[in-house]
Amino acid sequence: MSKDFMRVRALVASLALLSGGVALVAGGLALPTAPQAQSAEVAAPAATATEVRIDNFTFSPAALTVTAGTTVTWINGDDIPHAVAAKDRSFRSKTLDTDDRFSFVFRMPGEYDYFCTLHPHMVGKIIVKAGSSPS
Ligand SMILES: [Cu+2]
Repeated sequence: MSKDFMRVRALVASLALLSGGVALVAGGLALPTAPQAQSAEVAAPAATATEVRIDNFTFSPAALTVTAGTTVTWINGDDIPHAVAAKDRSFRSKTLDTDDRFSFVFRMPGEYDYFCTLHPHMVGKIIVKAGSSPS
């Protein structure tokens, strides 16, 4: 009788310890795994984000290869406005003034030709490869 009581007490104690540990782990993971922003503009892109600079009416790099799920950020380094838009309309920025940024998350593999809506001769391409492993 009292042996069973001790076993129950031990079980309750270990359960309390376990749930405390799980809560701690969940709390620790909550911050870094916050969902990525879906909005068009991201004020502070993550360090892993890939950038395309716009300088002298040119996208640099003109062709960029990324894996699916990558955030690509365009930055206008010119003194005049530019805007980026996909030929297939999968993304489109507002007009970007000097130092303005536009970010888009490429989730689907494929080739995305894009151009500047203000200067259609400015063209570039994003090539999205399937990710090797989900993280
Ligand atoms: Cu332009």
